[in-house]
Amino acid sequence: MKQNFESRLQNDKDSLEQDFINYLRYHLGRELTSDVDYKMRALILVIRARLVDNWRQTWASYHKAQPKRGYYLSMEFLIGRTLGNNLLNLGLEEDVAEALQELGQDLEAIEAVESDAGLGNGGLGRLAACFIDSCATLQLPVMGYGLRYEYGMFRQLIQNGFQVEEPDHWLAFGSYPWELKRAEYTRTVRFGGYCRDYVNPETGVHIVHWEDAEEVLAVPFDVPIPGYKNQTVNTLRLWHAKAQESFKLNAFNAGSYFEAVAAKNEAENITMVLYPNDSSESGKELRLRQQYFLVSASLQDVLANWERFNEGYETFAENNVFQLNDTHPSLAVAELMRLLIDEKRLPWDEAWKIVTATMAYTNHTLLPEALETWPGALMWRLLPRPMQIIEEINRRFLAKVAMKWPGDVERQQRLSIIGGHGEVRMAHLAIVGSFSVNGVAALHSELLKDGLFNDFYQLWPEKFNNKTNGVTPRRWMAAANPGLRALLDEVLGEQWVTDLSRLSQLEGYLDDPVFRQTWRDIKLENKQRLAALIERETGVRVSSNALFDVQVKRIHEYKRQLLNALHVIHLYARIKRGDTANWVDRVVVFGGKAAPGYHMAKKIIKLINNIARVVNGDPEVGNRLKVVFIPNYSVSAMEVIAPGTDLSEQVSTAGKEASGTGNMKFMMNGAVTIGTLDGANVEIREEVGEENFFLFGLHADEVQQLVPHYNPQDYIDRDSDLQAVMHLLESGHFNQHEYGLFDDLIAGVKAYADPWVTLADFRSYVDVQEQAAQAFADVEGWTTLSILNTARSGKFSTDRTMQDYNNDIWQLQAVEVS
Ligand code: HBZ
Repeated sequence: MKQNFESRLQNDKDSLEQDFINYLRYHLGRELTSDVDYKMRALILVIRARLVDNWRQTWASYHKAQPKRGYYLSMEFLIGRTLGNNLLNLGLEEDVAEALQELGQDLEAIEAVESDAGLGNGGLGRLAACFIDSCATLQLPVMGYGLRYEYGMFRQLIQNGFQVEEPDHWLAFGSYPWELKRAEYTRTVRFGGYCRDYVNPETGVHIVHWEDAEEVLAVPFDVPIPGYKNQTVNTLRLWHAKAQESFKLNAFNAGSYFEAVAAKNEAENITMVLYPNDSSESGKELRLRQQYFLVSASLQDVLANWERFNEGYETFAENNVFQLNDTHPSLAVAELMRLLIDEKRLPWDEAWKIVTATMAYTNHTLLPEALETWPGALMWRLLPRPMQIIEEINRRFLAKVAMKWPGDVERQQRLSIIGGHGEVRMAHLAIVGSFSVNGVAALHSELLKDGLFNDFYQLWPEKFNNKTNGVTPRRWMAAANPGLRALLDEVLGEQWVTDLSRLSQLEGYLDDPVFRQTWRDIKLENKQRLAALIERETGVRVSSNALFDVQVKRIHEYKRQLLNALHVIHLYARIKRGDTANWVDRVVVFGGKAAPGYHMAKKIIKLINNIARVVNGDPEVGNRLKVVFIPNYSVSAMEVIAPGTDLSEQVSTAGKEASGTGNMKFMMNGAVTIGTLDGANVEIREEVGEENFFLFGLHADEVQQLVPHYNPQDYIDRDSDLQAVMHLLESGHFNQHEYGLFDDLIAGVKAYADPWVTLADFRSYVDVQEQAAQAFADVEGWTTLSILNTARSGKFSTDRTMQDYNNDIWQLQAVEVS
């Protein structure tokens, strides 16, 4: 029996086939003739079972090695689909495809019905997903902690050109087929109540009880995160909120059944829905509950695991490190203090030493309005004990500030964790409580030191560092671009997948005409796939020979989709006035979601759709210009979009985009960037060479200098192209039966106070767009540009990013799993 219990599942084709049938029939009670959704679920269970074997081995290896552990705390993990990626990482694609084929089933069709796990807004959430993929591939003992939202990012419909939001009930079946519920590790999180002080009369020790709090259960669901062709399977633990079972008893006893059920709902609402804002939080109580729920459950979990193998906390700090994904989990600073002091009975100074040696904070934004604060009154009501601790942290911190800058009251006010209206500044809490503070691209990290966090930088220069973002080449190249993968495997060997620096060897093939032709063939095929998606989603047919010019990302004023739209209007105006010498056909693709409450962003979507309707419907325009807005931009959409793109639009106002990561996905897939010197564009340009990057626009310092004197009318007066564009817009040409619809957008770009200085960059943008078009018309020249972009993208692998975090911040040892 023992022998049998320790055996592993077989991965040969016949075993996979038999297992698939067994899961479908005996677990799901379905047949091969059933809906493809069941076949997708059965296949996932087949693969998950294989992952469980490796998962157990990973646990055993960690158990034995007892390595230092890393924990990535994030409110978002934007995973997307998983089947294709896990088959790739397990090396099972071919066997599974063949096993299914023998049963008359098509793997691709099955993969296509898996829904995206949309547990994130955009870059920040997707970054977390790329990070845990790379950690598993590097065999770093890192665990992700997040929330298991019942409803992920909303589905975006476009109706009459307007964004309409539809709930994404991705757990409609009740469960996520990849996850494993681990009810035995349920934790309890408390809210509300009050604090009472006790002094032990014998010892004189003062302790605080947090009493009369409402309790919510945190039930963990574990998602396996396999490394690439190694045995490692790390864990992403997502918490689900559940009311206490005892609520029923209390309610019946108190005779208030209705209130009790309402309270149950309130508790379980905590993990009901992802907040769809990717900037400024509106200070909503439920969001604060989510943040504390994540942090408290995760830290309790880590401490409980620690105590299984260790006594006391002397060596805790050497053996554990927490990376905070933005300020959303920064209550971890206060919560770890609370757990160590109130529950583990450590003295303040010892607890503080542990906290400040284990917490590290990553910032993802320079926009001051996006920095989180929580009203003091809300904090006292919901989290009385953590708030007490925050006050004490702040008191001690400000005493230090006063010592360093005696009498500088203003500086104390600027640095204080608690602001003038009693609000808690989460970034300040994170910085004070962490030993490391990093930005996500070189420029961004510099701007943090010079601007937003300058006071803190003066106090603790040693805390500040940069970790340039990346993306995982498993998903964004190997899985998303099978044609390119086959070529790279052939010329570089398969190792490129885990050593992206090898891409540089592609430069050796620049003069090889067969290679160059293959390169173009792959791009063409990918463009055809994208064209098919465009036609399916928008009904617009586009020619795969045109320049595919793509901007997909969250819709935000600072990202300046509006500048891109102005350029489209300019191209349209040129066609209409017959200015079409040396014309290069272009398909301009937009995609992205607007936060439901973000009025201007939603207007931008409507404008793009209205422009598309006019342009695409004009026979005089024909194939010279097509404009499409792909609805419901998502991870799985990007997997088709990035490989099919020629020109990557990265046109944010310089100094506003922290990094960008879409820019990296495009580059790896051989697109050329047109962009400002912002975020990681700076490093992309450095890597690829300035002659292989279409740079335009003001630099970050120039934007800063311009803003106070900015007069958009000057730019209009000086530029007849811009006059023509503004005239078309203002004449209502794109809102014929929607009078005044775009007045606010127009007023925005013409305002002295336009912080995005859109019109200031119009001229250089249009000029460089024309250069890009002419470069594209030179087929051989463009092939070189495209190859060089891929060849020089190696830096932007999250394998490199994770190694940087590990070397400078975490200092974990890789653990072989065998
Ligand atoms: O994080 C993005 C940055 O805008 C982008 O430049 C960077 O590349 C990326 C990864 O570092 N920030 C976000 O995506 N932010 C959010 O999604 C967000 C979500 C909830 C919030 C605030 C921001 O409350």
